[in-house]
Amino acid sequence: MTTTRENEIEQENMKREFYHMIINGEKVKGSTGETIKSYNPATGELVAEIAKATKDDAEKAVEAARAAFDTGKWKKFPVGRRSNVLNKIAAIMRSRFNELVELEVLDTGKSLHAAQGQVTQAIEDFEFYAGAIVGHRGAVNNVPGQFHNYTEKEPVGVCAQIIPWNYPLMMAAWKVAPAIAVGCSVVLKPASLTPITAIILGEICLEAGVPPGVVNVVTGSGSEIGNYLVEHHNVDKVAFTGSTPVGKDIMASASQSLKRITLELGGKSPSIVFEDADITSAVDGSLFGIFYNSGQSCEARSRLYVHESIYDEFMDLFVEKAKKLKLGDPFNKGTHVGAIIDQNQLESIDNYVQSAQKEGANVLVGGNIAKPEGHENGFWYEPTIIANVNHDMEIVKEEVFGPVVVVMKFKDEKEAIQLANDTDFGLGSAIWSKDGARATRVANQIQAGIVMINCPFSAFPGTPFGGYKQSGFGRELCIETLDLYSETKSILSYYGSRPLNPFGL
Ligand code: TAP
Repeated sequence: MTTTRENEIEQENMKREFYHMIINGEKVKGSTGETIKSYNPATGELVAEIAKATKDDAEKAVEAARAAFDTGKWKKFPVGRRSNVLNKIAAIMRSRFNELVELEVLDTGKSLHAAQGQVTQAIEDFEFYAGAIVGHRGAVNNVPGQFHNYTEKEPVGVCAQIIPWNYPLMMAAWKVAPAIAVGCSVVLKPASLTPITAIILGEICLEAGVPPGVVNVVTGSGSEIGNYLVEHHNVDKVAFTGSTPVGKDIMASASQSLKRITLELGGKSPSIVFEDADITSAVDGSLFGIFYNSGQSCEARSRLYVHESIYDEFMDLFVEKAKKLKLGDPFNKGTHVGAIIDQNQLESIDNYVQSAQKEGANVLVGGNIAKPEGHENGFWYEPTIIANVNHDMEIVKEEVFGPVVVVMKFKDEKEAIQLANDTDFGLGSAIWSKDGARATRVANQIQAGIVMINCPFSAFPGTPFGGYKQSGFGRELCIETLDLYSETKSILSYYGSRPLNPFGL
């Protein structure tokens, strides 16, 4: 006779799929046969099992990437051919669009419309770099006398690319597309909570004609495998997106061998609503700015500063509309806010809100763990707006990484800028004003890598994305990124007819 638990396990097994890592063009199980389990955060149900990498597997992946790079099988492809392969990757992704969206929703619990937008952007990233790489080249420089100097861009080598769980496929595309466009080899390590679409991207790269060993995907623990990759002597560059504390550790480790690094880290991005803003647009944009992706965005505009003269009018509409946001089945087109990635993250968000309340903050909307009907076993948090806060509170200083925004008043432009910049981070920022001169003036004084003026969106392929201060450094999603995967070689030659004799001997 089978027990209830055994029945549950059997049901799980029936649904279960298995995803292999990709090393040297092969689908591999991993040296120990151990697995990672991926659960759907919206329901708590098992989605799939994934091979769990050990250091031995990571070693094989680095070896494969190194050999692929050193033999030059990819970097020596004519640039037009590499560009064609990137376009082919995009075309295959487009042909598998619905599958990628579905897996992204299942693996992350995010809403369908968020996943659709992010899968679209991942595809467009490959198309963008397929075009951008064709124009990526060195320069001829002015030098005195009978000398000729030109520079060449060379791929930096083997890149370890470590990504978080909040935008799994999009982050994978941000990393892989520019690196392979330039001719690098990569070992991609997705977050343990959301590895599935990164693995599929690795498979698609092979199908599109990327040679074996150029794109390897290892799935395993960050502190073990991630750290191993960062310290590895055969890794030339580390590109990391994730939390600021892990970013600091990575910078320290990478400094031992002076690896090139790019760090895209956390944020606590401000939104400033001036008295001359279009209030409806500012409300709608600010709702999107914080509640999109359930607030689990590095550039989430989680601090909102509203001019005191329009504060009441703005807040009435902001609160009214926040109450209309729908949680629930992520596959339902009407769902605005998806699930939280896991129980730990849910508890962390709730702790921030509870502590803020104990310190005197006033929750205007939300403030609770949610249990949408039919999704009671998932991880959900109500869209939450908090007032009566100050800059000494943790909820104002630290990244909550959930659907929680703090709101404060300001009295003039100077104070708005001072409040916006009063943070350790510097990733995103938003300005809402119909006065173009003011918006430009304020944008120039904001210490952040991204400023959105009357605009809820932070980036498209082609727009630089990255932070000031403790939000990291390096810019992704843009032409400049190609340089971050390249070395610049300067070639200086003499073309005079008389031999040079610099010592005069
Ligand atoms: P992290 O805990 O930092 O994890 C990010 C990645 O690093 C994961 O793949 C993780 O692996 C790995 N990792 C963990 N410890 C490591 C170590 N010691 N050495 C090497 N790798 C290690 O962040 P998260 O919780 O996944 O993501 C949320 C954070 O990412 C937020 O702070 C958010 O702001 C930031 N983020 C920033 C951006 C940009 S563009 N600035 C974009 C998205 C997210 P495991 O999953 O196995 O632990």
